[in-house]
Amino acid sequence: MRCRFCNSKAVIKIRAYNTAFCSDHFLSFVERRAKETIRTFALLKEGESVLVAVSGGKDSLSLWHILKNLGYKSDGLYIHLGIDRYSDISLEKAVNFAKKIGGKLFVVRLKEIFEKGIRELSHTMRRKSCSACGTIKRYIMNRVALEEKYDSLATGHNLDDEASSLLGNLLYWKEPYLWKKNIALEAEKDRLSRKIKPFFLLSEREIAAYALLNGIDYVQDECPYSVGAKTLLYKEILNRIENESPGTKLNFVKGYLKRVEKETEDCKEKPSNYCRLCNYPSVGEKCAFCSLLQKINPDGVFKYEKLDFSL
Ligand code: Q46
Ligand code: ZN
Ligand code: ZN
Repeated sequence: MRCRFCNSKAVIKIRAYNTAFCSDHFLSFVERRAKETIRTFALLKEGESVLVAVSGGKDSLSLWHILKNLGYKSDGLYIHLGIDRYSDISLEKAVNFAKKIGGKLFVVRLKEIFEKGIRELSHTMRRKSCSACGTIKRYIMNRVALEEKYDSLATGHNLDDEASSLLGNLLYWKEPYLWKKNIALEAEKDRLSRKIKPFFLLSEREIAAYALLNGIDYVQDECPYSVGAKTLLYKEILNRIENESPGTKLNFVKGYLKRVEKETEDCKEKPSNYCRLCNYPSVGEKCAFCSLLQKINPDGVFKYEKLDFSL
């Protein structure tokens, strides 16, 4: 197996593109793909600032790494979910990475706001851990990005994440969610930060190899609450299909991107109102985050720490 560009020994074969690369050419392939995605979908303009939601995992740290390399003013946001060892190790990886690339890292700790971790919070919300976690994380990411005045908020969702969530939404015909997975979600002044997913068209395997070849030290363990999650089952099934028919995942997700613009025009659903406590979008008169805070820790306030390792 030889590199498509320099004919030296290849370290990775990408069946979806029927090609192989040496280490250097693979790294530039990934960076080029991310750059093309940013340009094609107008995710970021030159000089814009971006807050990257980092979990300490390979996707988000690689994304921060690439955005820095591409010259964007990018900083990180880490949310400590209070999952004992897992959260502590992930935070350590995020902090070490921020030091290495010389960026700012905002750290939000659920226990400092609620005095409880995600497990207990999900019980109070009577929701599964991941569903409660998603709601709380979305709120925090939006609020920090707005308060710190970043042009966009970026997450490390990759092709496998998007394909599996698309499959899940289709299997159960979850139409209200189906068309909300776009690669960019537009901002609403002072209420909603613009959200972008520059890794939308890069696979988990490609990003894992990118992180490894770049020496990015990321948390290897999965979140303990992800065990048994349906998304993992969907990923496994999609990988089996991909194995038989390389390129299927990419086609699936690209087909979605072609349709999503038209569909969202037809069914634009704005939140009916804004939370009377924090002023951010909400379905009811109080948002889920503020309701939870009032219920669990009425004296608690939204706060975060800012670690600045800029060079
Ligand atoms: S962190 Fe949170 Fe994930 Fe853990 S509790 Fe579930 S949603 S699995 S990305
Ligand atoms: Zn090469
Ligand atoms: Zn609120």
